[in-house]
Amino acid sequence: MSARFLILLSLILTLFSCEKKKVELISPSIIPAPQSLQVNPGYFTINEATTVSNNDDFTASHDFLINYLEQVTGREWETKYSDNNAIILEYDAQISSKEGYSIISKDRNITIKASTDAGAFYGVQSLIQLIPLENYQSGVHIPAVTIKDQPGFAYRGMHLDVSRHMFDVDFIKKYIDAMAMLKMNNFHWHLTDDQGWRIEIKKYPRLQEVAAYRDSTLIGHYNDTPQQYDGKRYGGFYTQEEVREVIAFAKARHITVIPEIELPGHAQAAIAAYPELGCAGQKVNVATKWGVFENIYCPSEETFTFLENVLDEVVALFPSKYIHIGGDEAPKTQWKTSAVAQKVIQENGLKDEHELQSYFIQRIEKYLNSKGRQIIGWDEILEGGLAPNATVMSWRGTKGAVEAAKAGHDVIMTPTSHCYFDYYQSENDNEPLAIGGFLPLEKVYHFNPIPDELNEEESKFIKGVQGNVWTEYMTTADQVEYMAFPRMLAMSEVAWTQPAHKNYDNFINRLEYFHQRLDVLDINYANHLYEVEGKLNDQQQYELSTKTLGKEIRFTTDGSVPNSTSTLYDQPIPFTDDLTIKAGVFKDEKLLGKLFTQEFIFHKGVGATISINKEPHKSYAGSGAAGLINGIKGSDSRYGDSEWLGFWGEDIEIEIEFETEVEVNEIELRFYHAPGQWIYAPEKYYLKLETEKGIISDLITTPKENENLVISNYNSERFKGYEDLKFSKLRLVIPNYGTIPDSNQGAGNKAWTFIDEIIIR
Ligand code: TNX
Repeated sequence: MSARFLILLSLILTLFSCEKKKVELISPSIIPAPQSLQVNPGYFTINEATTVSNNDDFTASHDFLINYLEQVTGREWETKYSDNNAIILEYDAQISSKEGYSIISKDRNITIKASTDAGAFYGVQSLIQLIPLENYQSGVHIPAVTIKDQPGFAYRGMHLDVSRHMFDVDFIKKYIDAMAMLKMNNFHWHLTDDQGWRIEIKKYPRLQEVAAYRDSTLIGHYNDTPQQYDGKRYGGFYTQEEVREVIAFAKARHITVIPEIELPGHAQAAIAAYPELGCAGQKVNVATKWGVFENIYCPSEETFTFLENVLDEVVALFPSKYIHIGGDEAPKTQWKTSAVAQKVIQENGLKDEHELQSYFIQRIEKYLNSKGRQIIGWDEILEGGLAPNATVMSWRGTKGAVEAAKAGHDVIMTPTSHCYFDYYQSENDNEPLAIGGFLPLEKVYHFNPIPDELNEEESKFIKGVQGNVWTEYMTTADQVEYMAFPRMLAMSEVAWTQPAHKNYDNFINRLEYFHQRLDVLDINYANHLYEVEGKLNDQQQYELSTKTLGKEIRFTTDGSVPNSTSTLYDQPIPFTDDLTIKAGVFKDEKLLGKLFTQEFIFHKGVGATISINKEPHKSYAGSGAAGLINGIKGSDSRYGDSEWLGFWGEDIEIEIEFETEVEVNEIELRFYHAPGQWIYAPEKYYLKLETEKGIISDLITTPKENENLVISNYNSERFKGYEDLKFSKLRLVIPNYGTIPDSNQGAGNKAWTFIDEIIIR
């Protein structure tokens, strides 16, 4: 072989290997995860000549795909019948799930198969997520894969409250677009409430002139004292033209828009416009603060005529089979004293106001059924007997879901514990103001929509899940995005992916990659991926971790701010004295997320044995009873974190047994108190201390403050006379607050007790 030839050969080989190396394939990171995905050797290249082949008229899917490709590649795309260098949409009768699809990508083409346009559409959404986000000009490579996919639940929803705050049509479309990307198919549009009526109803112009605007809005938190207002007029409404535009936009993405017209409660805005709709016979204003209001529709013939006329226009606009009629939080105070309401009760042989609520809902249901529609209502529609064909949206836990499913009604799961995206998502103190609660991404992700109490047959009535975005504390579209993302991504996986294919760590890695996609879409998501998480292990050591791969944790224990030279975390940190850990997640010497701080109080209860006579509610089980004496206080503003224990309506008894007898000088108890969230510190509790000489018992009343937290201090003053005694056991008897009094949020329901660290000094 001549030297020249060898040189030429090596040159060719080098070029060839360079060419090969340039192809960096993304590892598929589809959200929601498909039921099966196999990566094969090779790839397909989208280049200047690639075309789309719409073999079976999957119109919406085809148009969506072409539109997307034209946007990202900046060129026109041709649709022609071809199987070479083409993306093919093809009918496949074998795919029995009507929203299912398959994708096979290989060097010659990519084929998406489905038996409906909806299935093909979801195939297109997955394909889009296989396309890398950069370098469209020079041609992009799509890994060779085989995907077979279909949804776990038929109803995959997101809700948006536009009454408390309103968002323009462009934003509504952006929200719907994001839902479509995540294969969600129902947009629940909460259009009316006490604080504003947002849909144009031509027959009732005062809904636009009066009900759509409020004179002022609460600023800060509802629990702040005193409450403050901005004094500015706020409001607006969607014209019927705009509503049609939104519905068409959603339809092109296989999303049904379900309107919600609240009744009989949450109706103050409508009553402000037409006072005769109320029972009190007096003028009221559109509400300026949040909560539950006494002004509900009076069950008069006039009201029913009004509602029927409103619903006529709603039905004419919305093709949705379901109309949401609310039904939640309707205080019965005004009905109790209203002659009109009492007459309806009498004439219809109803037992009480609860049956009147049921009568109200059933009349509306009949009307909508006569128009060929079905109702959905919040779980209060179970009160006083369920309307015959109604679908129940279970939000106050899962009890309503169980009752409805057992009675053969369809159910959509939206319990506050896992589906309320208005709750805080991080324990970090510098989170923007939210309503309260704590619903981190991981908790959303692990939601199992099928309640344990249901057998297989009954479970079939659970049609799906929905994330709710109530906007009392979201004044801008940016803020809505911050609260909805990434929790909406986790919810999409709850709704779509079969439990067997769900994996949180894997989801987190896909999410980290997905951030780039959200950036491209200009979505203001919350990023809590680079936060440190901490957990006390059984050996009283504190373990730090972070969710994503390839990062380091560095920490300090001297109060200083950690930096890239601080101690590298590589083993659990012992907790044998008061301690403050500050830590951060680092990559390439740069701090990525927010700093993490954890304080530990090494008090006398730490290491003792604790038992509680009741299990905490399973949605608020914190870190179990042991968490009450682990030296870590629950957050002052997030009652659902890993420390607080929640009990619903139950009296509890706690017993702490010390390993050796201890002197006790002070006991501090912490109760959460947030009436807006149905959480009440107990009025009183009993403390008993056991010594070898007998029992010291005391009744303690808790000071009530209008704050998140009620701290009750059993201090040294009260130990006067017992100083030299040693105690072996401490017992606390904590009665539940009882039923939530009238005119409070959740009135008539049982109150929650939330308790955390019992600090013994
Ligand atoms: C309860 S969920 C409500 C809403 C509030 C929400 C705040 C439901 C049916 N009613 O009116 O906006 O809590 O989390």
